[in-house]
Amino acid sequence: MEIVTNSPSGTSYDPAVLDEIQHRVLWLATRIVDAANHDRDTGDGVKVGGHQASSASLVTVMTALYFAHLDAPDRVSVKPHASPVFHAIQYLLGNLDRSYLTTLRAFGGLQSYPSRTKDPDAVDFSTGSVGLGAAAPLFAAATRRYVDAHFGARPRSRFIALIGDAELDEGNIWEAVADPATDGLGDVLWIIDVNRQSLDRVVPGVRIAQWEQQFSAAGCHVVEAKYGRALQAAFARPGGEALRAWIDAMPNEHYQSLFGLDAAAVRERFLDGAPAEVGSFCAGLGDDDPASLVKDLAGHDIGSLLDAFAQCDAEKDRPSVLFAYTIKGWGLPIAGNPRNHSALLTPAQVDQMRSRLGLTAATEWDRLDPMKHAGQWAAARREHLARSPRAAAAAAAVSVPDSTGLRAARPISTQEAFGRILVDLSRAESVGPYLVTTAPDVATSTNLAGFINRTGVFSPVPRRAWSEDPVLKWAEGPDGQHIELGISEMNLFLLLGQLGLASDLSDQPLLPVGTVYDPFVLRGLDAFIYSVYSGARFIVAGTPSGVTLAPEGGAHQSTITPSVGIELPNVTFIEPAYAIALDWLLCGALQSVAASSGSRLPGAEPTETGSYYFRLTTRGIDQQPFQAARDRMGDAILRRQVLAGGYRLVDAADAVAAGAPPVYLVGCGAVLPEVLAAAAELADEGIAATVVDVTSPDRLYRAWQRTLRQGVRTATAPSIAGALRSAFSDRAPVVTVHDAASHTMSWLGSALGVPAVSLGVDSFGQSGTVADLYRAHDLDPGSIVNAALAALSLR
Ligand SMILES: Cc1ncc(C[n+]2csc(CCOP(=O)(O)OP(=O)(O)O)c2C)c(N)n1
Ligand SMILES: [Mg+2]
Repeated sequence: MEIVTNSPSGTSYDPAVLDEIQHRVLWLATRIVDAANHDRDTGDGVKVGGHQASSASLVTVMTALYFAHLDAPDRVSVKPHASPVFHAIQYLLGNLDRSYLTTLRAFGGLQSYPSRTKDPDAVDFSTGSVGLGAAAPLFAAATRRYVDAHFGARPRSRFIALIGDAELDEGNIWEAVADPATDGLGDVLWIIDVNRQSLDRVVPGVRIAQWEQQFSAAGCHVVEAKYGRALQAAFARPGGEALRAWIDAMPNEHYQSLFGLDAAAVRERFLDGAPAEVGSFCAGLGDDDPASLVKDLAGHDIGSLLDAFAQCDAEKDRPSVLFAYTIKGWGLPIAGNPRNHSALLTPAQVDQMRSRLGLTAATEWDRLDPMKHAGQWAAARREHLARSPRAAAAAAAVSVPDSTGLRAARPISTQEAFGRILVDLSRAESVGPYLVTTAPDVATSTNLAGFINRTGVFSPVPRRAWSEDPVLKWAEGPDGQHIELGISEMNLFLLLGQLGLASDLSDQPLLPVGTVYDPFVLRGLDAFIYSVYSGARFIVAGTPSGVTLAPEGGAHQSTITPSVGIELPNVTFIEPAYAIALDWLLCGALQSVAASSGSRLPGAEPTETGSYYFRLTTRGIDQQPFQAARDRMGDAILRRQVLAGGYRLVDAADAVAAGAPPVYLVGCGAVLPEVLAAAAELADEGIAATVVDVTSPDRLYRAWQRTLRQGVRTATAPSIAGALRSAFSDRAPVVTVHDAASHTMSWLGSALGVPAVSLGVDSFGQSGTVADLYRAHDLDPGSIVNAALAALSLR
């Protein structure tokens, strides 16, 4: 074995061995996609697809990483379209069973894009929606910095992202690097796969210089791996500088047009428009040049890449960004073709590639021969990269009570109660240390001030406070438990996602709580989806919400957010009206989040394994009706029903028994006072109005769907879900009332098999008083009474 010790990196490797490995990785990645498309008969006529060119582009970079650079604690986010490369490498390392290689994009097989929750091998970061998986390691590193500061340093991990060059078009990348919360993270390495191609086209012009400046301006360390060894040698010759200047200035479209031409045509095309000295320099080159020379890029030179990784490693106090110049489709007949994004090699081309590598149909899926150097190198790397099992001790320490014992005698809003509950929990030894809050510049206006006063704001180093605020103590230091973000809801959900994966990625369970104005949940929605798709567990409070935020007007009033909360998988949507119900629900949610890390789980629903979305308001409401329900039902039963999704706030059973026609008034959240007023009016008219306070339309909906699906799957008549039965025991028409789109609870009529009238906000709001807005959207008591009469008439 010829061992090279690469000087800056200190990495010892045999270039011939790594070259052999990268060609096997390229083969397997290509063949994995090929088998999915050509060996498997799906029977449905739908193209399977896959990305051989995008994968080939990263083969050298990923070979260099996994076979010569990474250590076991390092975490890598892989560009979505390079998933076949990742799986090929895991297979060669012995971490993936051979049977999976023919299952790309098959049900239960390798996922199209790396998935933490669905792939059989250990994916660190899910990717797929470009830009988000790219930014995730930055927030994972921010999370690690927080964990190290609070719980003691973990073994050092490098957080690495492999990013397509066109991913840099996504704004969330720039929001992520610009945020002060991600400043100075020296363990982050972003590797940009500069193949100058996106999906549709060759990326116009030359954008790298601008991107490099943008990263530098954001405080990142920028490195290039641009020219291969042969080009560097050419530049060093007399006259070589002119060649370099010509290549550097060449727009992407011109450069990419050199691919797929023969050597003579490349020479002609390359020199088209070139200064005379470049022409004379090239005249002195051999026949095959400049054709082979100009495609000699450092992103396919393992030595250059390892040097560049080492330069980035040496940079300890800021993220590094490595621009690695590559060829999309490297080593394949489709290399550099502007239309190669989804192109597939023909079976004949695959056959040629197989024979060129000395493989046959019998050996094509084999691992590297363990008797030869490459196989031995892979075995050694497998051992080097093996992760030790996580310490379970930290998880056991988190234990959340059933409630904080909050008292609420006077009118109080759910937002205010939320702030008080968090302060209370911060005092509990088994909860407080694990709580971490974050907000995109709305911490104080969402009632986190109390928590911040108690726990401080996180900063890796203590910072001097220049002004004393008697109300809000903004003390910044390594002990702080609030992470303040700039106004980026994307960053909020990306950070919550990584805080919510801390037990896996940083070996420390946390209880992450984020706050955001409810309408702007949608501004971060893709990152919200990304984070819960990744399996992260956190709590987010959208507050204030709805037209109840009356004076703020239409631009700040959320209407469709409950639908998002109800429909988004791995998220439980909760919208309580009363403070004590919120206390029980929030503690239950935190118990469930804590349970993911293996700690005690006294009360949470076993079916909930995701995150929690609380929709809150600033409208203080009288708590007496809830107290009356407590007195009537007792805390044990009431709490169970509140957690299940709904309970009878006013029970008109006596009036029903006396013969009054029954109706259900079903309210959710801030509108409960109007619903209660309507019930009282109806009672005066001799109608038995039972008021149901829905604390979680999501839990009720899911309970209903569970029984329906059970019926569908077992071909039996579905029963009414228990959660619905306890609140709606009689058959009676329903009126639903929600400060949100009317359809959020309109399914209740179907669920109960009764007529239903749904009131809600189905047009944009405007400024006004709460009463003005409720009147404008038929949420006032008079409208609710009319809706009840209409529902009764539909019987
Ligand atoms: C948010 C989002 N928008 C669009 C797409 C569709 N899409 C997939 S890959 C791609 C182009 C990616 O180009 P680049 O990042 O340069 O990767 P390459 O394939 O060149 O390596 C696009 C537009 C996506 N996956 N995610
Ligand atoms: Mg690209």
